[in-house]
Amino acid sequence: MDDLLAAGVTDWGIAGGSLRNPNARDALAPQDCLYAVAVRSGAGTEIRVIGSILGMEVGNENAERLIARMADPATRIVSLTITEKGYCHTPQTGELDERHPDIVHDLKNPHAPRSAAGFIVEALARRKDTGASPFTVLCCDNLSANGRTVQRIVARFATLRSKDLGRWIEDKATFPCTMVDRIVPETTDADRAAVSSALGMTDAWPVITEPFTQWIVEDRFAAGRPDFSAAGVQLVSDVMPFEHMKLRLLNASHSALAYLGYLAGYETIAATMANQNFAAFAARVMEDAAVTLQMPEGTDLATYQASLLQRFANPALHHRTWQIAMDGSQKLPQRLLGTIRDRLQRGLPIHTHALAVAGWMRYVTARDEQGKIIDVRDPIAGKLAAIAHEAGPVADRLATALLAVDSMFGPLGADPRMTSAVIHALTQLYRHGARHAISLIRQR
Ligand code: CS2
Repeated sequence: MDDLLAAGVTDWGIAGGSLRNPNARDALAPQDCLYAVAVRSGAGTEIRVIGSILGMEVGNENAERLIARMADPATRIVSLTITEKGYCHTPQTGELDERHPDIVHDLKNPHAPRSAAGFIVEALARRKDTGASPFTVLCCDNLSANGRTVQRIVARFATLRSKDLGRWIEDKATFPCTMVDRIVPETTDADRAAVSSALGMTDAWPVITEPFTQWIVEDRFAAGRPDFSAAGVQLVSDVMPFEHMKLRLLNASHSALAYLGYLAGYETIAATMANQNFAAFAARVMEDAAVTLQMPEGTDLATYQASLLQRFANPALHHRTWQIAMDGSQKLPQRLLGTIRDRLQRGLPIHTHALAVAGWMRYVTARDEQGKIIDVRDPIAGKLAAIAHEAGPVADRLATALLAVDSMFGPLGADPRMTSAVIHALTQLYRHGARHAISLIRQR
């Protein structure tokens, strides 16, 4: 949006909304919602001030104001970047989790919602009542078939409120799939200080990122859109192949590096990648996934994979393994398990991906290889810790118990080829540690 504004090709702006955390608003409001984007690479840092945000609402402080903003016919796109767990769905099936506490709450209190689905449906209900057209829901998160998945979740939630509303949303609103790619590590105090000093003024909310950026978006907008293509967005009729490509190549190897790198004692992805064995392992995860992809003609996967390895190695980005390791229960299905399922179907070996899954298992026991406590962040962290406690650090017991977590693994968890590959990988991890287990894969 800022590119489009700078080029003078649009007069759209962004009204920001945060559902449960006032931090962005508290930081941005006093600085007129201006903030810097610092693009970092080995070649140095480029800083630019972004001016496309007009204001911010915080849902859990004042739900009514956020709903009113979304229900205003002037709002034509509601884009979502709320992480995987923000969708309150079952990751393995992609269906709304009707027992999720926020969903239960929102169905009882539809006018004062907490969840993203609750806000969207309440705003759409008001638009329907006033004869306004619906907005486009533009999911920018790493879910598989992200637009379709969010459509299913929102339509189901709406139908639970009223069949008529559900039907109206299904018929009239649009939910384009997107593939949005840019690595953005969490901003640290050191980043805030560095950017503020380069700017010569305090910026309480800078964003640190890499030079690479890619947006691919399905061109299905219910209420119009700015000319995104003028900013390099690729508008296509089918995003799904590119989504799969990103999830199974970038995000899968990212997660694999995060769990195994963390266990090996690496703080960042770049530090993990500086170990050749880990870099080779990441490349192997990508190769094993690439054969499951069906890409449009002309897609150069080899170049894409090589560029991913370079991006991960960017020494100027301090992207913590711990950050990417977060919320594995929400991430593994679309990143690793789909590839495993497809490879099994074709009779191909799965030991590379099984090692990544085993890395996650060892990680969620909340003890690292030195016995130090890991701060595991995950919506089902409590359940995972209880399973790990019950099983103890015994590879076959732990693997079998975690593979039975249905919301993640579904029927795959009971497939004997999966069970034996994961038990084998976890045994290697316990016996040799992550560094050595990685190099064993390399030799296979
Ligand atoms: C990362 C992603 O935190 C994570 O799980 O894998 O946020 C990743 O950096 C982005 O998808 C890159 O586009």
